[in-house]
Amino acid sequence: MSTQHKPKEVDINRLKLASEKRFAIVYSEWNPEIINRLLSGAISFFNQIGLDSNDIDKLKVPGSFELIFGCSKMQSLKKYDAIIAIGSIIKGETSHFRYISQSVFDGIKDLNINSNCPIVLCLLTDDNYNQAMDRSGGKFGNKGYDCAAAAAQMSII
Ligand code: DLZ
Repeated sequence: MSTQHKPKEVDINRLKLASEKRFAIVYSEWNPEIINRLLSGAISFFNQIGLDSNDIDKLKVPGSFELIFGCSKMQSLKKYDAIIAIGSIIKGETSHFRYISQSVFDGIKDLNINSNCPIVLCLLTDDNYNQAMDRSGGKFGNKGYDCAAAAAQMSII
């Protein structure tokens, strides 16, 4: 079985319907190079459907753990049709990685259950820096781009 990641086709023409919608990105300050690459990927998708970077509201939070609170705050504004949470957690020497990753998945899942404003989770959980590079504009594409496309899709459901 191949383990190669194959990004799915994005139907830009259909997703252009989302250019009338409002989006926010909440992003973490940890691993800034990776985060910037993911943000660029997301913005490049929005540009393709006719939105400018300035059309997308952005909220910076200290770390991935704070994505939960940041997204909850943005949901409470009731302004957005979809929110993207961007973070990068890279495995270290301790088990912190596991606890933070699981908390973010659980926290964002809970927010999705309890609100009408969907949150798309763009959280890289990698064993090392190279893996994070591969998924943020490297050989496995750009997860930021993919998640922006997913947010557009969710906004027009
Ligand atoms: C503490 C911590 C560690 C060890 N690693 C990361 C990481 O790789 N990526 C990330 O986004 N945040 C990390 N953090 C910070 C936590 O997410 C959080 O900001 C702090 O525990 C404070 O609540």
